[in-house]
Amino acid sequence: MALRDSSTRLVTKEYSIEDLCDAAQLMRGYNLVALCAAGSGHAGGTLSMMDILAALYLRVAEHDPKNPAWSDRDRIVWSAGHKAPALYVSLGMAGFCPIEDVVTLRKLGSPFQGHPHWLKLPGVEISSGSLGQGLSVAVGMALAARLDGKKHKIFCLMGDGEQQEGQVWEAAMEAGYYHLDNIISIIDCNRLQIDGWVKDVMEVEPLAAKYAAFGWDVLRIDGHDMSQIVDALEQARTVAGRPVVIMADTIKGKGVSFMENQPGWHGKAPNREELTKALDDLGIADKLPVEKLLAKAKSWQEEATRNLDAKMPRFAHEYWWNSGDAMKVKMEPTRKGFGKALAEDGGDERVVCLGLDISGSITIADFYSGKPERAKRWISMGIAEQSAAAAAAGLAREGKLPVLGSYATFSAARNLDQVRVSICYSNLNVLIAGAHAGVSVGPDGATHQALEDLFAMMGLPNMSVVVPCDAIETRKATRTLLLEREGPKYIRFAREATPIVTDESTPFVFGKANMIRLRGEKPDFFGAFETRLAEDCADEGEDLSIIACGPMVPEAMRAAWILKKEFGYATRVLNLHTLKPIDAAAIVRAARETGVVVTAEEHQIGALAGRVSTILSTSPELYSVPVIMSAIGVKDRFGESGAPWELVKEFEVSAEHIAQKALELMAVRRHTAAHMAMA
Ligand SMILES: Cc1ncc(C[n+]2csc(CCOP(=O)(O)OP(=O)(O)O)c2C)c(N)n1
Repeated sequence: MALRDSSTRLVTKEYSIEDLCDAAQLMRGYNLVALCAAGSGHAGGTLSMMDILAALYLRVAEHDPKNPAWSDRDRIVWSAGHKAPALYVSLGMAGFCPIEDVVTLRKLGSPFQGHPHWLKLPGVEISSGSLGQGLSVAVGMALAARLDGKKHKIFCLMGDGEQQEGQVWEAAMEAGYYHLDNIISIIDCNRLQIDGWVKDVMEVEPLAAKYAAFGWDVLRIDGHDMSQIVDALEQARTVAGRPVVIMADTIKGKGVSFMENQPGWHGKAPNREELTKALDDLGIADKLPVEKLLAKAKSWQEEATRNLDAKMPRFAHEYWWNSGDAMKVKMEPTRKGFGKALAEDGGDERVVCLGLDISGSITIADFYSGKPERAKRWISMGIAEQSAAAAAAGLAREGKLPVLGSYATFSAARNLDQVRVSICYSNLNVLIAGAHAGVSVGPDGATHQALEDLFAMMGLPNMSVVVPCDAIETRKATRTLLLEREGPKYIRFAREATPIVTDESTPFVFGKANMIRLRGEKPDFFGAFETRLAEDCADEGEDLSIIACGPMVPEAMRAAWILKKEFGYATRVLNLHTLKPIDAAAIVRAARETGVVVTAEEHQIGALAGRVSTILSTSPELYSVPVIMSAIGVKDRFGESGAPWELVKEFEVSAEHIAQKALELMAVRRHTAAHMAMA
């Protein structure tokens, strides 16, 4: 068993147990340098896997780095996609790609995405990042191999927290039922997940008995003992008639003193100082060209920044956030408003919050932190978005006010049918938080960037949908939805800090748009605008309207500033925080009174633009009114890794793009008017 030349089938390189131990330490080092250069990523779970990976990629798996598509190669499926840097250094060490290149991890345009994308990097077998799907993919590959009479193995790498996903057990049942002895699953049992110890979040043990009951062979090993690892992997290859699972007991953060067994190091990258200490701990400080690697990362970043800036629309002045002396804004993540509202309003005994193992960063943990009397109303469900959605329906059916949240892509997509049938069809009082939505979640990349959730949530009968524009509005919206609005409700907010463009006195009325107008440049951006309920505002004969929701509201306001300062145009900005039920009257008025409408959403174009254009085309008041409309949003592509504000530029959802689009429409109106005058 080993790395092979696929044409001659000869072994190209052999690794002794000692070589593998050394390789694993080096891989840990490259992994940490890449994380440090990226400034984000998962340290703990990549370090715990590394000994297993050295054994698998360098000695046990049959594959050929020079021919990654070799049809007889063993497949290695990464169900635990968040451990992507460990995959990349494994590929680098085996020779699939230069290992130094991994240092461009998570940067814009890099093949080393925050979560693996097989279409960007040879050697990656499948795109992943949404936990719990890999074993099903492995089942499919194993069945295909059987149909094709192939002898290769399919390895599947999972975490122990990941075992909480119900889909894992559907796949385990299938593999057992079909006697898929070409599957070898490896579980990194480091006993930690994001919210803490697996046994406290949602116990998965006794894992061995569970897999055995589904017809699997089970091996349990010390995942840091190289001889045991190699023996187990080689033994697993020989098992006939049953799939094999290797449960590897490991230490999260293995090899780095201050990371070992620390939950805080799950999704964190070392800074430069911590990197030096970590490499010392690993005993490889002098074995890696650290400065050269970091310089490589820096130059990749500089080029990405240059390319991006070259693509941006240009104006006479600079308008980017806080780039000048005037029009300054305070930035705060919108998610903070969600946590604040839960802390303030969670005293109502009917409120119960469901944890999905991402409780700190989405701020749902603020519900109970410092409030022991609420502990019994905090229900940790583990990584189980589908069951949690249906359980929330059950709680609501019994009179509770359940709240559940995760990355929007997991809380409002992974579990879509449960939301549809158990919550919406039953019309139950469940509040779903779609956190870390849109591209602003940045370096995590496509799998974690919800760009489609609004289509689904808005398409569901009975569902209320709110996309607040800043942290203050998020707090108001959360309170309204939680305590005042009946039925299923979805609130969507972002991870990154975004401008504060409202204050306590700014109106927030569920279902009613706000109208925002620039009143003149001021030292502070917020003070430069007047915001009122749209229905309370008279027409001021503005030249155009920008209709926006969520983090695109501040961008729309900035676009209004550009359009006024450089071109003299007056803009009516509508903050359409409630997308469902939508304020059709405000939209119709904007179209009738200004004649030019640009919609702005940080989502695939259509959730907002489609609703607005339907209203415009079906409102009898507008049948005889010419309206020129266009849309800003993501243009039918998946997200990418990159810094949050880089992605706002890359996906063309900045104020500059809105202003450019508005200018195009204004030119169309001028030409049309000139044409009509000549006719
Ligand atoms: C479906 C889904 N839900 C939530 C997440 C967010 N998430 C990423 S890693 C992780 C914890 C994984 O724990 P475990 O499987 O034990 O991995 P390890 O601790 O080894 O990193 C979670 C909840 C995700 N990626 N996919």
